[in-house]
Amino acid sequence: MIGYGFMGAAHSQGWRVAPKFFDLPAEPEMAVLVGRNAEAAHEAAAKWGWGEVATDWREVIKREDIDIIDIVTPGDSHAEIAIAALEAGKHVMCEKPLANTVAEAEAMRDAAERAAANGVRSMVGFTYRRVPATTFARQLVAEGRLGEIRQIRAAYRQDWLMDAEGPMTWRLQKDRAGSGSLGDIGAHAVDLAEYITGLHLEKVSGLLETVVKERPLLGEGIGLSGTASSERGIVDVDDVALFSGRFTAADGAFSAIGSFEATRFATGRKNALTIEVSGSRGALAFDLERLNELQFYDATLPATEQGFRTILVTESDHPYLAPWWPAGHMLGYEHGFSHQVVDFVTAVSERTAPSPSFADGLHVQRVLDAVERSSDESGCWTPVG
Ligand code: SOE
Repeated sequence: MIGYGFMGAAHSQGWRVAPKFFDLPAEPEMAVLVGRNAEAAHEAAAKWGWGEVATDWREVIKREDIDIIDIVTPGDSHAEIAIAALEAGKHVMCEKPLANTVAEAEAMRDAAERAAANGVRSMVGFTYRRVPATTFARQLVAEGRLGEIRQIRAAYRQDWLMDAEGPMTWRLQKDRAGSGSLGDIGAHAVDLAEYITGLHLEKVSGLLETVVKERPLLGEGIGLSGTASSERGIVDVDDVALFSGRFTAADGAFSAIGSFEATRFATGRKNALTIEVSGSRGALAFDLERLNELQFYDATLPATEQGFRTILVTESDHPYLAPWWPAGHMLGYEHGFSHQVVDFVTAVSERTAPSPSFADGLHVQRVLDAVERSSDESGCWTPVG
């Protein structure tokens, strides 16, 4: 595993726990944690159960005893590491968004397709596809329970930047993160909307806004938990992204309209990835802050019996649930990372292509890029007066 921030913790938990509950076709070994700061990396490796520590990823991808590279670094290093690892014959799992630019994502897709010809697998880490309720939602849509999909509303709302004096982090710097809310959390909303409906975004129109233009630079500490210093820096990424989209079905026919929001300024919303899908025969609604539940509306019932009902997605027949607990005992945010390990290790062992692929990650990157280009055009604003 290369990196050891918040996603390092989440992925470590997934690698450690998945084999204990799922019958995997191969036993993953948590061999090496890679971090530039040897002392901090050793501390993380001891805490999360990695066998050893390295400070140079280039050395690790050459090792014969390493089969998988799990990339959990900020987006500015995804392309270099993933392409080198794939060319070294290592299977690669890469955190989202795939890259910081479309050009990088295209190079990663190309490297992934070359490597796949030699049986080397790759996947991008959109873990919210692996919450049981979202896969169950996808099944309901695929079975036709919602009929023709007409409209999709997706939002990812957080509020950790509400304090204007909150310090600068790598997520607020374009050269590190590629974009702000748009790529960090908007990417999840885009991927999940397409995963649940099976539709693809063809056109978007949107706007990006930086609410707080400068912040205190980080003192010591990393990631989301750093402390402020006296210096200040410019925030060069979006804090809020709002955009609309036109979806098409696989045959290219126009299919649905969508609206998207990604923000870190939604006071009181801590990690609220919500999606509502409206169809001709029914509707569904999901909220990550209530991730064991799926709201389902069956429009084919008699009008006197209609209404959104809460499905508790914890039955053993629901996706991913069987190896865990009896109905009603609930799963958490962390279980998606175990499910991600299960799907990746199974695909690698069975020599099938893991999903979502780098090509899927490239598509999301193209959506993000289109929103940025759309928001740059002055024409999108029409004065009301
Ligand atoms: C911060 O916005 C963050 O950690 C994102 O980087 C993750 O992708 C998201 O799942 C939770 O919030």
